[in-house]
Amino acid sequence: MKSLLIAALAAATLGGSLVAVSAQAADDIRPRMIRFGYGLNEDSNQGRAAKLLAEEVAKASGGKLKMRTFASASLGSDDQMQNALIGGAQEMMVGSTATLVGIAKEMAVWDTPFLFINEKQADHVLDGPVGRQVMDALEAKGMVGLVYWENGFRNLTNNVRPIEKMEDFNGVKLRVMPNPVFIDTFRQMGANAVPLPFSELFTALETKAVDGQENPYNTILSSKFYEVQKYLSVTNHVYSPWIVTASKRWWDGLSKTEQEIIMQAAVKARDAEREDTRAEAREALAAIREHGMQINEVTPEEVARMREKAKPAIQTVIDTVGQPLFDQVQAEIAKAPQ
Ligand code: TK8
Repeated sequence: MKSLLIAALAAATLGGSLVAVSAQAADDIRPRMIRFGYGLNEDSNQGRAAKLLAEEVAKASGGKLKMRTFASASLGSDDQMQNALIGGAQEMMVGSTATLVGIAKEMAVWDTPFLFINEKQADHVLDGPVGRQVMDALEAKGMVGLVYWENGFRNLTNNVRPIEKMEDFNGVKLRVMPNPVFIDTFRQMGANAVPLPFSELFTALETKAVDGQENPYNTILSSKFYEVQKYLSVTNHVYSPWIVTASKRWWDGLSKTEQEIIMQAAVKARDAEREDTRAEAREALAAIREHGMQINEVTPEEVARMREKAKPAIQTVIDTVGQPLFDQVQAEIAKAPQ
Protein backbone atom coordinates (compact mmCIF):
# COMPACT_ATOMS: atom_id res chain seq x y z
CA MET A 1 0.00 0.00 0.00
CA LYS A 2 2.71 2.37 1.03
CA SER A 3 4.80 1.59 -2.03
CA LEU A 4 1.74 2.15 -4.22
CA LEU A 5 1.33 5.59 -2.73
CA ILE A 6 4.98 6.38 -3.34
CA ALA A 7 4.67 5.20 -6.91
CA ALA A 8 1.62 7.40 -7.42
CA LEU A 9 3.40 10.40 -5.92
CA ALA A 10 6.44 9.76 -8.06
CA ALA A 11 4.27 9.56 -11.17
CA ALA A 12 2.52 12.81 -10.28
CA THR A 13 5.82 14.60 -9.71
CA LEU A 14 7.25 13.18 -12.88
CA GLY A 15 4.13 14.20 -14.81
CA GLY A 16 4.36 17.71 -13.43
CA SER A 17 7.98 18.15 -14.29
CA LEU A 18 7.41 16.74 -17.77
CA VAL A 19 4.80 19.40 -18.45
CA ALA A 20 7.19 22.05 -17.20
CA VAL A 21 10.00 20.75 -19.40
CA SER A 22 7.92 20.65 -22.54
CA ALA A 23 6.58 24.19 -21.97
CA GLN A 24 10.10 25.42 -21.58
CA ALA A 25 11.25 23.27 -24.50
CA ALA A 26 8.88 25.03 -26.88
CA ASP A 27 10.65 28.34 -26.23
CA ASP A 28 13.88 26.54 -26.68
CA ILE A 29 13.33 25.74 -30.33
CA ARG A 30 14.08 28.51 -32.79
CA PRO A 31 13.10 28.55 -36.44
CA ARG A 32 16.08 27.20 -38.34
CA MET A 33 16.99 25.94 -41.78
CA ILE A 34 19.15 22.83 -41.84
CA ARG A 35 20.88 21.88 -45.09
CA PHE A 36 21.38 18.10 -45.16
CA GLY A 37 23.48 16.78 -48.05
CA TYR A 38 24.19 13.27 -49.30
CA GLY A 39 25.79 11.53 -52.27
CA LEU A 40 23.26 8.98 -53.55
CA ASN A 41 20.03 9.81 -55.35
CA GLU A 42 16.59 10.36 -53.76
CA ASP A 43 15.42 6.86 -54.67
CA SER A 44 18.22 5.17 -52.76
CA ASN A 45 18.18 3.80 -49.22
CA GLN A 46 20.21 6.88 -48.28
CA GLY A 47 17.62 9.16 -49.88
CA ARG A 48 14.69 7.46 -48.16
CA ALA A 49 16.38 7.74 -44.78
CA ALA A 50 17.24 11.41 -45.33
CA LYS A 51 13.59 12.11 -46.14
CA LEU A 52 12.46 10.32 -42.99
CA LEU A 53 15.00 12.23 -40.91
CA ALA A 54 13.73 15.55 -42.24
CA GLU A 55 10.13 14.55 -41.49
CA GLU A 56 10.99 13.45 -37.95
CA VAL A 57 12.87 16.67 -37.24
CA ALA A 58 9.94 18.75 -38.50
CA LYS A 59 7.41 16.73 -36.50
CA ALA A 60 9.35 16.84 -33.23
CA SER A 61 10.02 20.57 -33.49
CA GLY A 62 6.50 21.60 -34.45
CA GLY A 63 7.80 22.62 -37.86
CA LYS A 64 10.36 25.04 -36.49
CA LEU A 65 13.41 23.07 -37.54
CA LYS A 66 13.21 22.81 -41.31
CA MET A 67 15.55 20.31 -42.86
CA ARG A 68 16.15 20.62 -46.59
CA THR A 69 17.71 17.53 -48.12
CA PHE A 70 20.13 17.70 -51.08
CA ALA A 71 20.60 14.44 -52.98
CA SER A 72 23.17 13.29 -55.56
CA ALA A 73 26.08 15.30 -54.17
CA SER A 74 24.36 18.51 -55.28
CA LEU A 75 26.08 20.26 -52.34
CA GLY A 76 29.37 18.54 -53.25
CA SER A 77 31.20 15.25 -52.80
CA ASP A 78 31.54 13.76 -49.30
CA ASP A 79 34.87 15.57 -48.99
CA GLN A 80 33.56 18.94 -50.06
CA MET A 81 30.56 18.68 -47.75
CA GLN A 82 32.79 17.73 -44.81
CA ASN A 83 34.79 20.89 -45.37
CA ALA A 84 31.60 22.92 -45.61
CA LEU A 85 30.50 21.49 -42.26
CA ILE A 86 33.83 22.32 -40.67
CA GLY A 87 33.66 25.87 -42.01
CA GLY A 88 30.03 26.27 -40.95
CA ALA A 89 28.72 26.79 -44.51
CA GLN A 90 26.53 23.66 -44.32
CA GLU A 91 24.77 22.19 -41.28
CA MET A 92 24.51 18.42 -41.78
CA MET A 93 25.28 15.48 -44.07
CA VAL A 94 25.50 11.72 -44.32
CA GLY A 95 28.33 9.89 -46.07
CA SER A 96 30.77 7.04 -45.76
CA THR A 97 33.07 6.90 -42.74
CA ALA A 98 35.79 5.93 -45.23
CA THR A 99 35.80 9.43 -46.69
CA LEU A 100 36.47 10.92 -43.22
CA VAL A 101 39.81 9.24 -42.61
CA GLY A 102 41.76 12.32 -43.76
CA ILE A 103 39.95 14.31 -41.05
CA ALA A 104 39.88 11.76 -38.20
CA LYS A 105 42.30 8.87 -38.74
CA GLU A 106 40.42 6.73 -36.19
CA MET A 107 37.67 6.25 -38.82
CA ALA A 108 40.05 3.95 -40.72
CA VAL A 109 39.30 1.20 -38.25
CA TRP A 110 35.98 0.56 -40.05
CA ASP A 111 37.89 0.00 -43.30
CA THR A 112 39.64 -3.11 -42.01
CA PRO A 113 39.02 -5.73 -44.71
CA PHE A 114 36.59 -8.46 -43.55
CA LEU A 115 36.19 -6.76 -40.12
CA PHE A 116 32.56 -7.75 -39.48
CA ILE A 117 31.05 -10.99 -40.69
CA ASN A 118 27.42 -10.00 -40.20
CA GLU A 119 25.18 -7.01 -39.44
CA LYS A 120 24.69 -7.97 -35.80
CA GLN A 121 28.40 -7.46 -35.21
CA ALA A 122 28.34 -4.16 -37.05
CA ASP A 123 25.35 -2.83 -35.06
CA HIS A 124 26.81 -3.99 -31.76
CA VAL A 125 30.20 -2.36 -32.30
CA LEU A 126 29.07 0.81 -34.07
CA ASP A 127 26.28 1.59 -31.58
CA GLY A 128 28.47 0.74 -28.59
CA PRO A 129 31.20 2.64 -26.73
CA VAL A 130 33.95 2.14 -29.34
CA GLY A 131 31.67 3.38 -32.10
CA ARG A 132 31.00 6.48 -30.03
CA GLN A 133 34.68 6.96 -29.23
CA VAL A 134 35.61 6.91 -32.93
CA MET A 135 32.83 9.42 -33.67
CA ASP A 136 33.99 11.71 -30.91
CA ALA A 137 37.38 12.01 -32.62
CA LEU A 138 35.60 14.26 -35.11
CA GLU A 139 34.85 16.98 -32.55
CA ALA A 140 38.39 18.34 -32.36
CA LYS A 141 38.23 18.66 -36.16
CA GLY A 142 35.04 20.71 -36.25
CA MET A 143 32.42 18.02 -36.84
CA VAL A 144 29.95 16.20 -34.60
CA GLY A 145 29.11 12.54 -35.26
CA LEU A 146 25.50 11.63 -34.45
CA VAL A 147 24.83 8.04 -35.51
CA TYR A 148 25.96 5.39 -37.95
CA TRP A 149 23.63 4.30 -40.70
CA GLU A 150 24.19 1.25 -42.89
CA ASN A 151 25.85 1.49 -46.27
CA GLY A 152 26.48 -2.25 -46.18
CA PHE A 153 28.73 -5.10 -47.23
CA ARG A 154 30.64 -4.20 -50.36
CA ASN A 155 30.89 -6.27 -53.53
CA LEU A 156 32.73 -5.87 -56.82
CA THR A 157 31.50 -4.93 -60.26
CA ASN A 158 33.56 -4.56 -63.43
CA ASN A 159 33.58 -4.86 -67.19
CA VAL A 160 36.69 -6.93 -67.80
CA ARG A 161 35.84 -10.36 -66.40
CA PRO A 162 34.08 -11.99 -63.45
CA ILE A 163 36.37 -11.92 -60.42
CA GLU A 164 36.54 -15.58 -59.42
CA LYS A 165 40.03 -15.65 -58.00
CA MET A 166 42.60 -13.13 -56.96
CA GLU A 167 44.47 -13.29 -60.27
CA ASP A 168 41.36 -11.94 -61.99
CA PHE A 169 42.09 -8.52 -60.47
CA ASN A 170 45.20 -8.20 -62.62
CA GLY A 171 45.02 -5.16 -64.86
CA VAL A 172 41.51 -4.20 -63.69
CA LYS A 173 41.25 -0.46 -63.17
CA LEU A 174 39.13 -0.32 -60.06
CA ARG A 175 37.66 2.83 -58.58
CA VAL A 176 38.02 2.89 -54.80
CA MET A 177 36.96 5.41 -52.20
CA PRO A 178 39.62 8.09 -51.66
CA ASN A 179 41.10 6.39 -48.62
CA PRO A 180 44.55 4.84 -47.98
CA VAL A 181 43.21 1.51 -46.65
CA PHE A 182 41.00 0.89 -49.68
CA ILE A 183 43.80 1.83 -52.08
CA ASP A 184 46.16 -0.48 -50.24
CA THR A 185 43.68 -3.40 -50.00
CA PHE A 186 43.04 -3.48 -53.75
CA ARG A 187 46.64 -2.88 -54.72
CA GLN A 188 47.48 -5.95 -52.60
CA MET A 189 44.91 -7.90 -54.62
CA GLY A 190 46.64 -6.87 -57.83
CA ALA A 191 44.09 -4.37 -59.10
CA ASN A 192 44.96 -0.95 -60.41
CA ALA A 193 43.19 0.98 -57.63
CA VAL A 194 42.08 4.48 -58.61
CA PRO A 195 40.70 6.75 -55.85
CA LEU A 196 37.73 8.83 -57.02
CA PRO A 197 34.84 10.56 -55.24
CA PHE A 198 31.48 8.80 -55.57
CA SER A 199 30.01 11.82 -57.38
CA GLU A 200 32.34 11.12 -60.34
CA LEU A 201 31.88 7.37 -60.36
CA PHE A 202 29.01 6.78 -62.79
CA THR A 203 30.60 8.94 -65.46
CA ALA A 204 33.98 7.30 -64.91
CA LEU A 205 32.38 3.88 -65.49
CA GLU A 206 30.37 5.11 -68.46
CA THR A 207 33.37 6.68 -70.19
CA LYS A 208 35.51 3.66 -69.28
CA ALA A 209 37.96 5.82 -67.38
CA VAL A 210 37.77 2.93 -64.88
CA ASP A 211 36.70 -0.71 -65.41
CA GLY A 212 35.01 -1.35 -62.12
CA GLN A 213 34.08 -0.33 -58.61
CA GLU A 214 32.89 -1.82 -55.32
CA ASN A 215 29.75 -0.95 -53.35
CA PRO A 216 26.84 -2.67 -51.62
CA TYR A 217 24.06 -4.24 -53.74
CA ASN A 218 21.73 -1.38 -52.79
CA THR A 219 23.99 1.21 -54.37
CA ILE A 220 24.71 -0.90 -57.46
CA LEU A 221 20.95 -0.98 -57.95
CA SER A 222 19.93 2.57 -56.98
CA SER A 223 22.82 4.19 -58.85
CA LYS A 224 22.05 2.03 -61.91
CA PHE A 225 25.59 0.76 -62.21
CA TYR A 226 24.08 -2.22 -64.06
CA GLU A 227 23.72 0.11 -67.05
CA VAL A 228 27.49 0.44 -67.32
CA GLN A 229 28.82 -2.76 -65.68
CA LYS A 230 28.68 -6.41 -66.80
CA TYR A 231 29.96 -8.53 -63.92
CA LEU A 232 29.11 -8.57 -60.24
CA SER A 233 31.32 -10.69 -57.99
CA VAL A 234 30.12 -11.37 -54.46
CA THR A 235 32.97 -10.95 -51.98
CA ASN A 236 31.48 -9.02 -49.01
CA HIS A 237 35.04 -7.80 -48.49
CA VAL A 238 34.18 -5.04 -46.05
CA TYR A 239 31.20 -3.59 -44.18
CA SER A 240 30.84 0.09 -44.89
CA PRO A 241 29.05 2.36 -42.42
CA TRP A 242 27.53 5.71 -43.24
CA ILE A 243 27.75 8.38 -40.58
CA VAL A 244 25.40 11.29 -39.95
CA THR A 245 27.41 14.37 -39.04
CA ALA A 246 26.81 18.02 -38.15
CA SER A 247 28.92 21.12 -38.30
CA LYS A 248 30.31 21.59 -34.79
CA ARG A 249 30.31 25.34 -35.15
CA TRP A 250 26.59 25.23 -35.87
CA TRP A 251 25.71 22.39 -33.46
CA ASP A 252 27.27 24.20 -30.50
CA GLY A 253 24.91 27.11 -31.11
CA LEU A 254 21.81 24.92 -30.78
CA SER A 255 19.85 24.59 -27.55
CA LYS A 256 19.92 21.27 -25.71
CA THR A 257 16.33 20.68 -26.80
CA GLU A 258 17.18 21.26 -30.46
CA GLN A 259 20.16 18.95 -30.22
CA GLU A 260 18.03 16.25 -28.62
CA ILE A 261 15.33 16.53 -31.26
CA ILE A 262 17.86 16.11 -34.06
CA MET A 263 19.70 13.31 -32.28
CA GLN A 264 16.51 11.36 -31.59
CA ALA A 265 15.35 11.80 -35.17
CA ALA A 266 18.75 10.55 -36.42
CA VAL A 267 18.41 7.44 -34.24
CA LYS A 268 14.87 6.79 -35.50
CA ALA A 269 16.02 7.22 -39.08
CA ARG A 270 18.97 4.91 -38.38
CA ASP A 271 16.74 2.07 -37.19
CA ALA A 272 14.39 2.48 -40.13
CA GLU A 273 17.29 2.82 -42.56
CA ARG A 274 18.95 -0.38 -41.44
CA GLU A 275 15.70 -2.29 -41.77
CA ASP A 276 15.03 -0.79 -45.19
CA THR A 277 18.59 -1.40 -46.41
CA ARG A 278 18.58 -5.02 -45.30
CA ALA A 279 15.19 -5.71 -46.88
CA GLU A 280 16.33 -4.09 -50.12
CA ALA A 281 19.66 -5.97 -50.10
CA ARG A 282 17.80 -9.29 -49.82
CA GLU A 283 15.91 -8.54 -53.04
CA ALA A 284 18.66 -6.67 -54.84
CA LEU A 285 20.62 -9.52 -56.42
CA ALA A 286 17.57 -10.78 -58.26
CA ALA A 287 16.81 -7.26 -59.48
CA ILE A 288 20.40 -6.72 -60.60
CA ARG A 289 20.33 -10.01 -62.48
CA GLU A 290 17.12 -8.95 -64.20
CA HIS A 291 18.93 -5.83 -65.35
CA GLY A 292 21.35 -8.11 -67.16
CA MET A 293 24.40 -8.32 -64.92
CA GLN A 294 26.24 -11.60 -64.68
CA ILE A 295 26.67 -12.57 -61.02
CA ASN A 296 29.17 -14.94 -59.45
CA GLU A 297 29.82 -15.89 -55.83
CA VAL A 298 33.49 -15.99 -54.97
CA THR A 299 34.18 -19.35 -53.30
CA PRO A 300 35.08 -19.45 -49.58
CA GLU A 301 38.55 -20.76 -50.54
CA GLU A 302 39.21 -17.79 -52.78
CA VAL A 303 37.81 -15.38 -50.18
CA ALA A 304 40.25 -16.93 -47.69
CA ARG A 305 43.10 -16.23 -50.13
CA MET A 306 41.93 -12.64 -50.45
CA ARG A 307 41.80 -12.25 -46.67
CA GLU A 308 45.35 -13.50 -46.46
CA LYS A 309 46.47 -11.15 -49.20
CA ALA A 310 44.72 -8.24 -47.46
CA LYS A 311 46.81 -8.64 -44.29
CA PRO A 312 49.26 -5.83 -45.10
CA ALA A 313 46.22 -3.54 -45.44
CA ILE A 314 45.17 -4.57 -41.93
CA GLN A 315 48.63 -3.52 -40.78
CA THR A 316 48.03 -0.16 -42.50
CA VAL A 317 44.86 0.18 -40.40
CA ILE A 318 46.75 -0.63 -37.20
CA ASP A 319 49.52 1.84 -38.07
CA THR A 320 46.88 4.49 -38.75
CA VAL A 321 44.54 4.05 -35.76
CA GLY A 322 46.93 2.52 -33.23
CA GLN A 323 46.94 -1.00 -31.79
CA PRO A 324 44.79 -0.13 -28.71
CA LEU A 325 41.79 1.06 -30.76
CA PHE A 326 42.14 -1.86 -33.16
CA ASP A 327 42.17 -4.28 -30.20
CA GLN A 328 39.19 -2.59 -28.57
CA VAL A 329 37.17 -3.10 -31.74
CA GLN A 330 38.17 -6.77 -31.84
CA ALA A 331 37.12 -7.16 -28.18
CA GLU A 332 33.72 -5.59 -28.91
CA ILE A 333 33.22 -7.90 -31.89
CA ALA A 334 33.85 -10.87 -29.60
CA LYS A 335 31.00 -9.61 -27.34
CA ALA A 336 28.50 -9.20 -30.17
CA PRO A 337 25.37 -11.37 -30.13
CA GLN A 338 25.73 -14.46 -32.31
C1 TK8 B 1 28.14 8.38 -50.99
C2 TK8 B 1 29.39 7.51 -50.78
C3 TK8 B 1 29.11 6.05 -51.09
C4 TK8 B 1 30.34 5.17 -50.88
C5 TK8 B 1 31.33 5.32 -52.02
O1 TK8 B 1 28.45 9.70 -50.92
O2 TK8 B 1 31.93 6.38 -52.15
O3 TK8 B 1 31.51 4.36 -52.79
O4 TK8 B 1 29.96 3.83 -50.76
O5 TK8 B 1 28.08 5.61 -50.25
O6 TK8 B 1 29.83 7.69 -49.45
